[in-house]
Amino acid sequence: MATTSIDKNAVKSESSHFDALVIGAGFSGLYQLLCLRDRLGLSVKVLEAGAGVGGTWYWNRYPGARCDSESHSYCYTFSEDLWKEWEWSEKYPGPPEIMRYLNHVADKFDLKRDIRFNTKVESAHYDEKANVWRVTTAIGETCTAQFLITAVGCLSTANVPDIPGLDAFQGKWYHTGHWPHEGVDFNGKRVGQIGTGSTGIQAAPVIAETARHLTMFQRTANYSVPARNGPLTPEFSHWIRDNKDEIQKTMRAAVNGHPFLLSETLALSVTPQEREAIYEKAWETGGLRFRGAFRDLVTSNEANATAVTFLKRKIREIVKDPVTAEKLANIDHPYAAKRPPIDTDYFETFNRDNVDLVDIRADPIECITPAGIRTKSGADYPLDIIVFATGFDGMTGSLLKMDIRGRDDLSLKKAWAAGPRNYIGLQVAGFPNMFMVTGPGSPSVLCNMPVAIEQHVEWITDCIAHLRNAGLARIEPEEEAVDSWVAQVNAAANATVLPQAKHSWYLGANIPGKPRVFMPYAGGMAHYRKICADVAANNYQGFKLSA
Ligand code: NA7
Repeated sequence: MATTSIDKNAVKSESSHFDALVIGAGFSGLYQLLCLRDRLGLSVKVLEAGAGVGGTWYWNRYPGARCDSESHSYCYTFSEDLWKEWEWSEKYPGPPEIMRYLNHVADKFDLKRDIRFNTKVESAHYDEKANVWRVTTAIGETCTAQFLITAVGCLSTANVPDIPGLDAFQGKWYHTGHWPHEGVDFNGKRVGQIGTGSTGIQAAPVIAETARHLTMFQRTANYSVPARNGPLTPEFSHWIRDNKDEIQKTMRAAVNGHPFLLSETLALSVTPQEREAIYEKAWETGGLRFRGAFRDLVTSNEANATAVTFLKRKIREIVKDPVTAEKLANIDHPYAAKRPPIDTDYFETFNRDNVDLVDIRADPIECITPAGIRTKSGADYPLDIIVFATGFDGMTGSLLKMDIRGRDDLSLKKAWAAGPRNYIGLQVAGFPNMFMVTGPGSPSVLCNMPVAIEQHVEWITDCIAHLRNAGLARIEPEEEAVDSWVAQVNAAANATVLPQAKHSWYLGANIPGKPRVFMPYAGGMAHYRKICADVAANNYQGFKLSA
């Protein structure tokens, strides 16, 4: 397909020109490639830093890693054939199975031939005259494209805290987001783990099984609900295979894109006994379904407080040592205000003889010594291995790590100095023809990711098709539309308890110096889908389209 309004002379000296460049070969990048190449007939190249497909699953191979969406909802729905031929083995698959799935998708649709692996993007600069994005890789190659799609994932830039002394540590250290593919042998080792988010809560029980000793360094105590993982029964697998439409309909109607709806009941509309019974049942069911026990758990502080009481009591019931139980239950934020972890035996792990908990809010880490970790009180914890389960520079980190410049050399860093400003989470003013898949300003991390990804990728594909059919060459949002969307993102967050967790990565609070802005759109996936569809139906209202 011919490109419109491109100064070919300006790009002919480049090593390669494409209609579209996609950065990242995870769930988003793979589907974006398929849509643009096979449905629109565009020339497309995907640039991927890893040696294979998989995105977040390629890097996050730490012990205990599992998806926290149910497997039958953590997959693509665009192909009936793919849906029917793939059978998940477990309710919450781990990286090997998800990687098998994504490789299967890539092979089935012959995607790998258009992916350049081991290719890290350093910069992407928009050339207004030529109307192209000029993308440079770490080894200095350059390619150009009319459209640039960032499919870089929300949790790809590891946050290794700047703790003095790490360089001189004589043991080994690892961040969970860059886990060695050959694995780590904890046998007989004294392990220190920093971080008790979703990742740390998954990793600790598995590390404790083989380590000589595990010391958990907890800064913020966290809620967790049992995942209740297990193999899928043949009956359930058959039901999945035959009910794609129904499952997809539910996911599209659900606030968070999961294959279940929130209860219609309000937490305080029932008696304490009834409430207790509903929570008990939700606890037994386990997983993120717990959050759906009542309709208003994330919109009412009073409702949320009932869940808090229940969940803290569970911790005290499970953990035998009352001092440890108290540290674990000393949680300072509403339930689900931070991403709610789900676990397999997390709290039970603290009943093991080889596991200790250190409250580093009470006694912060002072430094890492050659032999281990030292806290402010002077206590020394000798260690052979330190595991950083310390999360990511979420949502914006991977975008800002690249030198992205739009019109008039405006850098994305500068445009987002006060936080990620964009229009419906898809485009940034001053950055024509650049689209973000599940970036800030969209439901993304508050949603079951494949659902959010399919919606974004299909919207972007339709938008590009529209431009080309109409003989248009550029699209970018109007400033006023951006202002209005930023206000809507803030209003949606403030209608929930989510911004109350002041240390949440949703707010960028885990990264020193990062602006504190609630980044994802908390108005619900179903509502957001309608907003995006209406924008497109109204001739891309809020966007400037030009030849
Ligand atoms: P999270 O949820 O950001 O958790 C990181 C954990 O690491 C959390 O307990 C942090 O404490 C702790 N942390 C971060 N920096 C430090 C320092 N400097 N010192 C001590 N402790 C620290 O990341 P995860 O990888 O667990 O999960 C990310 C997402 O992946 C998750 O939401 C799912 O969507 C999947 P804090 O709470 O900041 O006090």
